[in-house]
Amino acid sequence: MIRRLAWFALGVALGITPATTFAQRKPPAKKPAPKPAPMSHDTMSMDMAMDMGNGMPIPMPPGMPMIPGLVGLTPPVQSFLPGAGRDPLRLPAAQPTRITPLRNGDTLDLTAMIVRRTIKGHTFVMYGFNGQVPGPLLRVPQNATITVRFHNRIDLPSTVHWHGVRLDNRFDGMPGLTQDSVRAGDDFTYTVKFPDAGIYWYHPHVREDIEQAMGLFGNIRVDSPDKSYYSPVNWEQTLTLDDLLINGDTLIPFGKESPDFALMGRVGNTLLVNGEPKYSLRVKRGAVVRFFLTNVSSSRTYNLSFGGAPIKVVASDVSKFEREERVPSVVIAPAERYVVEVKFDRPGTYAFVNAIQAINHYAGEFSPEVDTLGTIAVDAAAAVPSYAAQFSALRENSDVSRDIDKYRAYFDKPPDKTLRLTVATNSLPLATVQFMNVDTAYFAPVEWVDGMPDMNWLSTGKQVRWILRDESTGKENMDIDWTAARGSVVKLRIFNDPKSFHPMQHPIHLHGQRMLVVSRDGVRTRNMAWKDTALIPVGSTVDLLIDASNPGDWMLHCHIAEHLGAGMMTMLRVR
Ligand SMILES: [Cu+2]
Repeated sequence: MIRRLAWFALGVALGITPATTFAQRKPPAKKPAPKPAPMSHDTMSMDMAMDMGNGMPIPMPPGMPMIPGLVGLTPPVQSFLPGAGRDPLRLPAAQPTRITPLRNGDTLDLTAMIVRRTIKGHTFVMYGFNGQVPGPLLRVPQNATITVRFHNRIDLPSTVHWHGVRLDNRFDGMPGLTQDSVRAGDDFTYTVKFPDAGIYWYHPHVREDIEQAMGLFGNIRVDSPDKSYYSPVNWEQTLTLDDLLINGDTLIPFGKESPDFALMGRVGNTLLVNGEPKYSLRVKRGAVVRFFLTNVSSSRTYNLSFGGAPIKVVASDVSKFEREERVPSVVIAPAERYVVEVKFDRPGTYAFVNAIQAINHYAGEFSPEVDTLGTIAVDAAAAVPSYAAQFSALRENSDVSRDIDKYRAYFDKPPDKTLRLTVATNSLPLATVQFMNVDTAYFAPVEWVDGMPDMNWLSTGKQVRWILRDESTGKENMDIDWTAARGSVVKLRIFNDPKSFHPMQHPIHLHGQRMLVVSRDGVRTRNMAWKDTALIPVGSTVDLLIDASNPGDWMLHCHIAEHLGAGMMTMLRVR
């Protein structure tokens, strides 16, 4: 019970600071746990491993046992990998991102294509936009409108969704709602306007569990005309955080008809920054670096820090914060963005790390885990000019506060809509159901890793249905009928039910509008930024205030790709 309270307190803490901080804790005492017969994957015979289906086993962390009742089972879907039968050596090698400056009225050709990528010495057939991973970094002036001619040259239907951008509904890239999906070989022309400064991203809205994971993502930097919009810094870096699930020289295939890994999402075992396993930057002593962070992972939430270097959080999804704040680390859920400034004071090497509490569900154990995503090497020579004074100041963004002032009168209004986040399952293997019934006795507000890879792999969108349930009508997902008047301010309350079958955090994303996280578990957020994605930890109740100003039919969904693929979406009509 003590552990549960500790984790619950963490969930509350998640809402208190803007870039939600996470203090490393000692692993709690071991809980009595179901003890499956020990059968460590790394000691299994190759024959048995090959029985895992799809011609390969899924990788298990060393020492993690497999549930005996699951050995030999495979997900009830066919396997899919990009570019079946294509010789990778005949494909273009993926290129690093190129910055693509665009002016108002410009046209961009954006081609989703099949590329070759080599990661840790292994060559894979994957996807990229214009042959680049991440795709081109679009730099556009605020309020610019551009034309994007999208060419689908991959082997699946696709679209482009302009994440966080409050654009015209018909260009939102939502298949079956705002457009037909673009078939392989076809084209579609988008008109995209950028009303808000900041960092955004684009990705397909078809089978994100495959297309996004295989490399179809890119950032958009929308530049304010105000030259002092951000503080002066020595360097700017745009970083996408991603993880891939690889077993040796093979990508773990995807479910063809429906996503696999539907319970917890596909959590990769290879962490990537800008598509590469190791990020590196060299700066001079005292340099201040502004990092534009985007989490493009299917399911993984990160807790990022820079080797003890001081971090200042500046902005998030759709705006700056009301006030800059120092934070020990930055928690970033799938699809979120944070803009942080970091000062590197001493010569030497700083490790850019993801430091989290892993859970081994089989053993009922929590353990600290630190992954190094890259390094920042700092030279002895001093950075010129020095921005130390600007870094030590914490700016008050009165423009943001003034804008939010117009919404404060609505902060305490009763919710217009209350959604409960839960899950329903059918036909899962008996061993999975039995294990989950025991496992749900404890939970973490955030699952930082996949602590049950074998049963997670076996769960598909056919057996798992993630649910947004309207508490007033009992309707679920796309059956919810929800319309808001254009220009109204809508309060949405979301409760993440801890008593469901394997509860999990959900990063909830609303298309085409902006929203404020006004409170978490009744505690008012004391420093706000406009968001398009909010992390709802298990057991938490989060109140969102939506500025319903952009007309159209807009999706509200979980941004864990496999949860979306398992139905976790609804629609808000703004009329
Ligand atoms: Cu979810």
